[in-house]
Formats: sequence, C-alpha cells, structure tokens
Amino acid sequence: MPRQFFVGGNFKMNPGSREQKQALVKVLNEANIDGSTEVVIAPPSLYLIPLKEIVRKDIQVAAQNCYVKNSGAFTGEISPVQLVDAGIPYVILGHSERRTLFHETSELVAQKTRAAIDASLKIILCVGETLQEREAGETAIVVQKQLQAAVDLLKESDYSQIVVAYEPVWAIGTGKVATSAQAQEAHADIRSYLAKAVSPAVAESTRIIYGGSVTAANCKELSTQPDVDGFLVGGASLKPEFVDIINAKK
Ligand code: G2H
Repeated sequence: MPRQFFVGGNFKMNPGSREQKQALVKVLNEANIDGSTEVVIAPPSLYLIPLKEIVRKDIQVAAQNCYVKNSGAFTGEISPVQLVDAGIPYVILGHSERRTLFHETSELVAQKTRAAIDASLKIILCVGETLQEREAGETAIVVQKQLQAAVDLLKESDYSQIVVAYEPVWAIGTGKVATSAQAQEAHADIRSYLAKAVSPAVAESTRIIYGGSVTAANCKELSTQPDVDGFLVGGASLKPEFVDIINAKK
C-alpha cells in the first residue's frame, strides 16, 4: 500500500500573538488543500485547544513535546494522557531543539515515545545529525543510534503510530536545505535500518519525512524522492507558502 504523504507544521514558540495565530488559521481554512495529504500543525501547548477548535477538521493538531509520566509532581510538563484527554492526536518528540537546548537524550526521547504510544498518541519522532557528524561521515550511524533507543522499547505493532522525521541539524532554520540526493540517501538508510532492526513490513509502511529549511521553492523536488514521504516544516509553516508545501504532490 502506498504511504500517505504527510506534512507537519512545527510552529515552535510562534506565533507571537493571538492575531497572528488567527491569520495563520484563516489562510489554512480558506486554502485549497490536497485531500490525499495528512496535515498536522503543532502550535505551542497554550494554543493547542483553541487552535483545534478553529482550524478546519481535516487538519490535525500536534503537541511539540510531552513527558514520560501521566500525572504527578512534574512542574511545567504535559502528559501523554492529558494530550489525549484534550483531543490532541499527535506529539512531536526528539526535535533537535529539545535534544540540544533542553538536553534530551535519545533514551529519554525513547521513554517519551513509549509513554506516548501507551496513551494512544501518534508520534512524529525526530532524528538527525549535526554538521560536524555529517562531515565526519557519521550521518547514518548517528541517526541509527537515535532510532535504536526507541526501537529497543517498541513492539512491531507500535510503528503504525510513528512517523519518523529526518531533520539534519545543519539544515534547521538555517536556510541550508539538504539536497534531494542527501535527503533520499538518509531516508533510504533509515528505511533499511528499520527493515533490519524491526521488519521489512514496518520499513515499507513507516513514513519518513524530511525537515530542515523546507520552503515552497524546494519542496517539489524533495517530494519526488522515493523515500521522502512528506515534510516537517518550521519557519515556512508560519507563512501562506505552507499551503504550497502541503500541496507539493498535487
Ligand atoms: C526543523 C524545521 C521544523 P525549519 O526544525 O521542524 O524547521 O523548517 O525552520 O528549518
């Protein structure tokens, strides 16, 4: 079965105001969107519920993070069960900004992934190498290690809840997008790792999306690559061009 194209908008700690959020939603609500693409937007947690209430129903809402526990004395955290209770179907985990700025290890990301799956959330699981790691020829091994931590805690049936986002750190918010050949190579490596570490069926069905300076100008070419199943979009998801990225396959 062909993998459904997936486009996520990671708003990060944006937009800065309620008016900007409403303007963004207006653009999406009025847009002609490719119905065959799965679309998810991830606003800051404060806006999850209000945004879900005003955005069109064929666009789903995702959290940008969650904790490993379902309740308790964990000031500042949101639990997987709370997200499900609020009607939020997806969570982004392991984004490089969480790994770098908030010191999240692959083991913690794996535990969060396990907890999110147990709560019936779907996960956009982010992996990717730094520039230094790429230049040292370590891309595949770094990405495999990040994935391995999660693979160790998952069963084969869990992968239907997972979308893998390959986001090379050097391409995030820098305007330096991976070439379509670089993206394809990394995605193919992830797929062959999943085939070996989990199963050929999981490798074939799991969506692997690309993130890192995706724009309306570069998305079409990237989307032609056989192992690129969509995008996780940061900066451009805050602009009207997000619609063109959603429609990259149209
Ligand atoms: C990578 C991406 C979204 P941007 O972080 O996850 O952001 O498109 O701004 O590089």
